[in-house]
Amino acid sequence: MLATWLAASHTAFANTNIVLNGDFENNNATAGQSQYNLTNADFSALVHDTTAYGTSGELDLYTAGSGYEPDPQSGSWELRLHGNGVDRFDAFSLWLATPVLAGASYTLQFYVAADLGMNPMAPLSVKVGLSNDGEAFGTLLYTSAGVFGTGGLWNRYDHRFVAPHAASFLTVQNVSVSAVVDNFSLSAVPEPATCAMLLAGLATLGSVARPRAQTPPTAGSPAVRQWAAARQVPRAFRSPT
Ligand SMILES: [Ca+2]
Ligand SMILES: [Ca+2]
Repeated sequence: MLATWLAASHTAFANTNIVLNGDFENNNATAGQSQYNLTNADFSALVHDTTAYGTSGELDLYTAGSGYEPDPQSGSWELRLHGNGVDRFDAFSLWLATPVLAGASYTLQFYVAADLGMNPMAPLSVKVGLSNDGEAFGTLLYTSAGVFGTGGLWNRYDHRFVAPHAASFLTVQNVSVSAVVDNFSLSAVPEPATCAMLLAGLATLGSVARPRAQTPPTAGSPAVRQWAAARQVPRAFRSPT
């Protein structure tokens, strides 16, 4: 019962990330070898739980030490998106472990780095959306502020929102000529009613689980010897027979 409650409270309070591969670590690429200018089909096959669908098809999966971009914000891999900043963009969807529920509150978090190699002085940003189609952007949630050449530093973005509709995909597209991204996460915000219910459950469990005080029987009686034997009290501490 306690284990069940702890599991439930962990799920409710820990803000579990429902994006399956938002850090791009789950992929088929050879360790240490960056992958450049991937077509949508190649990217989708290489990086698990994603579907690329943009009009550019120049996605780069960079690993640490590439020399072109800052090292990944998390793990060994990061993603670079390309386009012309006008009508050609890279875009992809990230699959979710559980669908987003209409009307529920969520927190979105992700990182964008300035582009060291190609456009160090151009403002770089991405937009993030919710979709039920893995190959369509869907509804805009958030557009990150433009990042200028910042010496390769990662910029973290946090956005809390109420889902306008149910969705099975988080979608990402560059809105500038390029952008380096990593570590997308999406977590449900616990509802106040859920918190109250769990706290009430904790209070109930506390009263049930609290051990009863154990009072030894009257010293010297047969019962005290039985009590001492049951608890393996050394003979020297038992009352004399
Ligand atoms: Ca990563
Ligand atoms: Ca590229």
